Parts: sequence; C-alpha cells; structure tokens
Amino acid sequence: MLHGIYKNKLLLSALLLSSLPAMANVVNGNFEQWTGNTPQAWTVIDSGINVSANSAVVSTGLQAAAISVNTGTQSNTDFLQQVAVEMGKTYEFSVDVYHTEGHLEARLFIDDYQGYSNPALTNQWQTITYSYTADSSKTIDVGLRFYDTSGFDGSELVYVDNFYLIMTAAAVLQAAQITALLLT
Ligand SMILES: [Ca+2]
Ligand SMILES: [Ca+2]
Repeated sequence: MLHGIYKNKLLLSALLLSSLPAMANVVNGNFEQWTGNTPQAWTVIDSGINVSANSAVVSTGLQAAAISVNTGTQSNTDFLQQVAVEMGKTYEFSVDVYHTEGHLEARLFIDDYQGYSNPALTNQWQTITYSYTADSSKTIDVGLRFYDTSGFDGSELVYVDNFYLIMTAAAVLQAAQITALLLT
C-alpha cells in the first residue's frame, strides 16, 4: 500500500513538472515597453498605420498603443508579432480595443483572420477574444488588422492594450490526469 502511494507521488511529481506552462506568450502585449514610438516585440507594423506610445487612454498599466490608421487599403494595416504554440494545446487570446470616431474595425489575427471589434462602441474599451487550438507545434502570427467602414475619412485613431493569451486545455488536461492518478 505504501509502495503504491509512493509510486503515485512520483508520477504526480513527474506530471506536474511536465505540465508546467509552456513559454507561449504575447510579448509586450501591455504596451509598456517602447523604443521611441516603436512597441517592442511587435515585428510587423505596416506602412498604412502609425503607432505611438500613449499614456492618456490606457486599459492596463501606464501605457497603451495609439494607432493611427491612415489608409483604407486593408492589406496595409497589419500589426503583428509571432508566438510559438504547441500541438494540441488551446490558447485563449484576448485584446482590448478603444475606438474613437467609429468608422474603423479591428480584426483579430490569430494564425488567420478571426473576429471583429464593434466600431459603434466609441470612447470605451471593448475586448475581442479568440480560442485557438494548435494543430501542430509552430510559430504563428498574432495581432490585429484594421478595416475602414462607412464614414472613414482617411485617418482614425484607435487604442490597443492588454493583448495576452492564457492556455486552457493544458490546465484541464492536467487536472484530469491528476484525478485519474489519485483514483488509481
Ligand atoms: Ca498597458
Ligand atoms: Ca478622422
């Protein structure tokens, strides 16, 4: 009996070690780190948008990204970084967006085009989320693309903050495995 408990504890320890959170993360998703007006880790900033640090309209911390969208050409408005994901794991992505004039949509990009913000919600923060399950271990593009809507006058400011991910499936799987072990 003691032997069995000891074995289970060893298994449990190994399991906990192997299920420590992976390194997947959105780097500088809180937009607190800047080099001049370039947010660190955001490697794709298309020429149709102009990004700057701002501390006036903030969702988390002391700063957010102020993004001026200066074109209706959607393929020129990407704002991205790369994130490594692991096969079979589910990642819940979330970002806060703040519209000003209301003639612009922010579209979440998580390995592909996902959901839109609601441009009618102006002068307030809204959250866009997407649950992504990786079908292989790889590096994916993560970020936003901006789309003009009716009434767009050629330039509109949008604020972005609090871009992050949490892993969901790993925690659920871990709990299930521990339960199974304890019942053994
Ligand atoms: Ca922030
Ligand atoms: Ca405008």
